Amino acid sequence: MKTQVAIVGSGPAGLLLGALLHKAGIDHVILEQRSKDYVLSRIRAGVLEQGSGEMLDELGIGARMHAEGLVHDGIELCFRGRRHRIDLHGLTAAATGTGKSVMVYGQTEVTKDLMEAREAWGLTTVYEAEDVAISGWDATAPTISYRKDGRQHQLACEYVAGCDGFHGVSRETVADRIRTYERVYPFGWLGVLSETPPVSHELIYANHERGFALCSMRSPTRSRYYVQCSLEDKVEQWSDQRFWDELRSRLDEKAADTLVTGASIEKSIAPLRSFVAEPLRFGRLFLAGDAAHIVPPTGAKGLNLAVSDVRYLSRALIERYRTGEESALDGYSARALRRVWKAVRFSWWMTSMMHRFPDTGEFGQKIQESELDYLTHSTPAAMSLAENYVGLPFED
Ligand code: RFL
Ligand code: PHB
Repeated sequence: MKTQVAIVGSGPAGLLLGALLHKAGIDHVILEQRSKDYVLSRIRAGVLEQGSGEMLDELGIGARMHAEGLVHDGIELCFRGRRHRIDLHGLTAAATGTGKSVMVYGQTEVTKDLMEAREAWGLTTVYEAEDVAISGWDATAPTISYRKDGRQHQLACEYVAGCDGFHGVSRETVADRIRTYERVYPFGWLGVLSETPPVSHELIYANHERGFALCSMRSPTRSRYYVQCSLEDKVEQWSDQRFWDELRSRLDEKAADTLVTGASIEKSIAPLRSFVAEPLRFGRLFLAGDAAHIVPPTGAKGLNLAVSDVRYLSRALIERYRTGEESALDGYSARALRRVWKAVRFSWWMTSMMHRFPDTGEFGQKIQESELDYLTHSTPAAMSLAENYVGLPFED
């Protein structure tokens, strides 16, 4: 098989890049190691920056997002037992002249919409492609080998986009040339999905002495909640009852009283980490999304960074095929990383402010509460949070 761009991974980064290249008439193939059903069963991100939603619109696949997604003009910060609203729309309007919001629309739904569009457009995705190996990326003719249904295959291409997430093969392929920056946090998030109405119309980020909690949602009847937990914890140690009791204990009185509980549909623990690999280009191999960087979920930035990387990468590839020049591709890494590092900083800051850290004690708690107090009473401070939360502007 032969194509112009081989994309490894059919998460949001790979699927979106495929859609953008297709719209520009560039031929590509996606290789995914898992089955389609497995990819669709992963429960992950929930918040789309306005710019990410606009990308789906540009591709002509935003209809279901507008029909079913929930536009949020604000978020709530809860500390010392009280909730304070951050008016995302009003603050960004005051800061930049254009009010912005975010959209609560699950990553699973974005993935589904992109997969359905691929099928309608007749594009090729090879699912259950095992032992993907990339060679020739440092020359002019890369080749990808993989196994499918017990048979060995080769995909010849001109460029490779490594969109295969944190545990993928792409970054591994260039491991000896990469510089990495990492911070591992001493706690995880225990997440629960339940068929219950959300406790609040807006997301609640709660700082509490017992640890962080987040109340999010997927629809008016489906909630997504998280509590900070120990890295040693196992999901089996958390009965539904224990989870609900713990969540309730970390919320303000009104939220605790109105919280509707029910059986969990999904329960999982995720560790928290900040990680950046530099650069993002190695000859004809490009890294994008979680393959290149990880942020803790506190700022809701991971999926949105995957979107901004492939926005830059697709534009550079389109330029290359239009002009034959590689200068835009040369600029991809530095351009994408500028936005990545700002989101890494924001996610680290939100994480530092909201979680209980084992080594900072009561002093750390007081500093966090003081920062939250400042944020919720200073318009310039709140503006900075709002501007970052809705998503910083793209460079072009
Ligand atoms: P993905 O989604 O991991 O997709 C990578 C794909 O590559 C495949 N793959 C391979 N394919 C072929 N050969 C190989 N050797 C391969 N190895 C792997 C995988 O099967 C997979 O299909 O990466 P991508 O596309 O870069 O997308 C990144 C996002 O998934 C991620 O950043 C977000 O989910 C992070 N995240 C959040 N992001 C947000 O923007 N807003 C949020 O509210 C948000 N909440 C979250 C999150 C992540 C969480 N977890 C579970 C880590 C909440 C949580 C709890
Ligand atoms: C989610 O709904 O899964 C979610 C929302 C906001 C975050 C992280 C996750 O910051």
